[in-house]
Amino acid sequence: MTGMTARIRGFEGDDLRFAIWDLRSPNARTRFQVRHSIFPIPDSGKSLGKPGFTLIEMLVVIVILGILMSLAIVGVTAALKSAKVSKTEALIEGLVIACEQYKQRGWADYPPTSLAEFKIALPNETNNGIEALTSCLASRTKGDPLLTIRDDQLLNVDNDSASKNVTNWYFGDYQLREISDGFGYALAYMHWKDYEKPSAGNRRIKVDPTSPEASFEPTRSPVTKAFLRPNRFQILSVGPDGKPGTADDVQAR
Ligand SMILES: [Ca+2]
Ligand SMILES: [Ca+2]
Repeated sequence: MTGMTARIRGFEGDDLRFAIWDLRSPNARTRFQVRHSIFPIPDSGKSLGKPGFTLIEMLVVIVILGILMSLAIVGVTAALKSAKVSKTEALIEGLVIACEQYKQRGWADYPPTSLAEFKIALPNETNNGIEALTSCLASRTKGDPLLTIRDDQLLNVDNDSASKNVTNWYFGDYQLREISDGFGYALAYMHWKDYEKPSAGNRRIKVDPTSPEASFEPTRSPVTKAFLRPNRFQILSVGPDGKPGTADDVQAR
């Protein structure tokens, strides 16, 4: 290196070397090379004529890595979504069985769409159906509670409470709870007697504290146009998009 030549080295480790030299050469040429460390930079400052990765090659590698990472993220996201759908289907299936047991226990019917049928005044007209379902399955009146889900699967999206323990539920307070699906949204429930003309309160749902209220319209068969699950009940998960009436909804079969 002469007095007229400056030489800067960085990344002296095993991977890359970054060299700028001849900054003050008579020809005023600046050379910028990114080299792999297996090609050591000669003291003379001259290239070996056997270049490592060029900037374009590096960019191509970065783009390919970016594409591969994107594909991996898409795959993981799809797997998680599928797992939540399966979890929701299993939950709804369990609730369907619990509703059948509820009826067989001597209640003579499935849980109603509203706890107003138990002659109480409701604090609001939101999530009536799922609150009634939760309260009925948590009842201890005719045996052990049929609600066998974990505490963290219970919500109270509209933060409401009854004036008393309506069904002799096992909860230690009067909160009107909802059951959460695999996506963290409150499920919706409707007794078949309300399919035809559900009241505003019995169709109004709020699945998440931050979501706007929506309307649960009982589902009909696209073929026969008849209500699904006639003479029984419908349980609906709004699915990943958090909205009822869309293709990703998960329902009791
Ligand atoms: Ca409510
Ligand atoms: Ca509630």
